[in-house]
Order: sequence, then C-alpha cells, then structure tokens
Amino acid sequence: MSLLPSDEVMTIDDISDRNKYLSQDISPKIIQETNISETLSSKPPLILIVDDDLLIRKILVRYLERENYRVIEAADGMEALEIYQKCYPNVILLDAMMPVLDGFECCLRLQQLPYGNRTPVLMITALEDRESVDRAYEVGASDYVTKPIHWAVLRQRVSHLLDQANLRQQLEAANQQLSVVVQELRRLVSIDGLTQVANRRCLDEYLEQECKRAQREKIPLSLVLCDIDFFKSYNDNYGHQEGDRCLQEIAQAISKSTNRPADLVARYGGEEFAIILPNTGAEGALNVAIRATEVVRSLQLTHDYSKVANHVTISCGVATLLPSQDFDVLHLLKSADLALYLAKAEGRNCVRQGNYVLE
Ligand code: GH3
Ligand code: MG
Ligand code: MG
Repeated sequence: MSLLPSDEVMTIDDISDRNKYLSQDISPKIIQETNISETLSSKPPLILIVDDDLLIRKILVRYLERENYRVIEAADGMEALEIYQKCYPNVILLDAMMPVLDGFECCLRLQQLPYGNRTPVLMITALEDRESVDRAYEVGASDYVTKPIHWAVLRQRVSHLLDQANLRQQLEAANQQLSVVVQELRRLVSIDGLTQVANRRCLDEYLEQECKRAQREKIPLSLVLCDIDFFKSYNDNYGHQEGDRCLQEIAQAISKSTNRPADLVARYGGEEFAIILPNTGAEGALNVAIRATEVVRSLQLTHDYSKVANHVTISCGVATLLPSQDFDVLHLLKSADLALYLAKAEGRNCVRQGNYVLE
C-alpha cells in the first residue's frame, strides 16, 4: 500500500499505517546552509515544514517532494527559527499547535528576522478553529490550511503563495530600478548640462526654500553673484568651444570656494554664477566671494583680450539678508545684482557688497 496520499484528504487515524510509515525513513535530513541569492535562484522552491507530529511531517515531505519542491523539516517553532536563518525557505508550512514554541509565537518572532516578514507562512490549524485562523493572520501568516489537510487545497495555496512572493520580488526589483531612474532624473533636472553645477531652476527653488528657513529660524542668508569679465571678447577670439571649456573650469573653481554642505553654487545664466550661503552673515559671504575671485585667478586661464588682466577674472556682487529685515528673495537678488553692477563699474576683477534696502 502506498503511503503517499492518493486521495484528497490526509488521514493519520490508522495506527498500523502510522507505525509502518514511521519505521521507514526517519533519519533527519542534512540541512545545508542556503543564502538568499540561492533561494531566489532557479532551483525548485524550498519549503520548510514545521510540525511536531513526525507522521504528518513525513507525509507532507513526501507529498511536496512529489510536487517537485525542495523540503526541509523542523519539529517545533524554536527549531524552525534556527533552520529558517540557515536556509531561508521560500514558504513555511507552520503547524499552529506545537510544544516548545507554538506556530503563532514562531510566526511572530519570524517577522523580526531578516526577510522574515517577506517569507510567506501557511499556518496549519484545526478544522473549524476560527480563533486560530484569526490569530494566524494577526501574527503575520499569509494563509492557512486546516487539518485534515486537503491536498488539492494545499497544492493551490503553496503555489499561490510562491507566485505572490515571486511577484512581490519582481515588483521590488522594478521599484528599485525605478527609484534609481527617478534619482538620476532628479539630478538631471537640477544640473546644468554644460558646467555640472546646479541650474537656474534648482537655484530658484533653493533660494526660496532657504529664504523661508532663514525667516523661520531667524538666521542670515547671503547670495554672491559672479560674472566673468569680458567674456564676450573671450568667446569672440577663442571660439565658442573654448568659451564653453572656460565656463566649465570657472564653475568648478567657484565650487571650490565654498566649504559648507548647505552652500550651493549654481549657473545663474550665460556666464554668471550664483553662490547661495545659508546661515552666513555679510562678513562670511564677503570672504567666500573674495576666495572665489582668487581661485578663478589662480587658474590663470589666458585671456589676452581682457582689459583688466591677461587671464580670466570674475567680478562678484554680495548681498545678505539679516534676521531683522523683511525677507524677500527678489530683494536679495536685486541687492546682489546691484553690487555686481558696482563691481563692474568700479573696474571689474573685484568684489562689492550691497546693503539690503527695502524700497
Ligand atoms: P562684462 O565684463 O561686463 O561681464 O562683459 P562680458 O563680455 O562678460 O558680458 P556680456 O554680457 O557682454 O557677454 C556675455 C557673453 O557670455 C556673451 C556670450 O558670448 C557668452 N556666453 C553666455 N553663455 C555662454 C555659453 O553657454 N557658452 C559660451 N561659450 N559663451 C556663453
Ligand atoms: Mg553677464
Ligand atoms: Mg561678463
């Protein structure tokens, strides 16, 4: 007589069958440690059967192996948790009532282990035990089957749980890829393609945000506008491509003149750059602007057509909003622009500082 269930329901009432069955092969399976990637590989899914009843376990093993699953066993909740951490099964078939650590407590503890809350648990409960079914879901089980086990039901539930877990994995992988793409898109929409510093859009948003923060936290906010001197004649004489290269070098040089993570260098437009300096007073901002002109100067980019030097230089206008003043981005920009205008008018290759004045 075959001990594998050939009909729909598994029965264990026949004691002679039970003894016959148990006398066959009860040697424990050798448990090989598995890693997660192995679990996700193309090998047949691995199912952990947890039941204190040896006969039920053996029958379940035979049945599931016949369904081409790989199977491992545990005799109680404690052993199940140990094996879980070595083998990372794809599905756990968990008997509700067991000594040492019952299925409910085991399921609860499983949720705390790595990937535990992503491993589907099929709880085995007694028939008509509504309370156990409710508890099974409460402790994190994905589904349940009742004893005596209907093989057709078990087969469907296991396969359904595996499909669900697969879908979830695929969804998570797709989400991960998507978040990488979104991150890159976010970077692209806020970066100036030529100079790789923040673009105008990013500058506007950051300035608005930092202005509000400065107002809220009663801290100063400074802005430096930098403009390359005689850049039109640089372009006209060295060509647009050289002009582009020069813009790239100047952008990197200006970036080097800032120190704090909150400082932002952005291309304001054409050959103008802006430096936003949150929580920075007038003196600090002046220092940053002077440093920017010095770093640019130190590049010694030849500019034979400049009227102020034989290399490329910049002029800077600095403005600061103080906590006592009425905060307004437009006024800050205007004030920095006015200071830049003065720097140009007063000879270029220099820094001028504006006062924030309400009209
Ligand atoms: P000033 O010292 O008064 O600032 O004079 P300037 O010549 O630098 O200023 P002007 O506004 O007359 O000219 C700016 C030039 O910047 C005009 C344009 O050729 C150049 N420019 C603007 N954007 C780009 C760019 O993306 N690439 C290149 N190569 N040149 C640019
Ligand atoms: Mg200009
Ligand atoms: Mg210029």
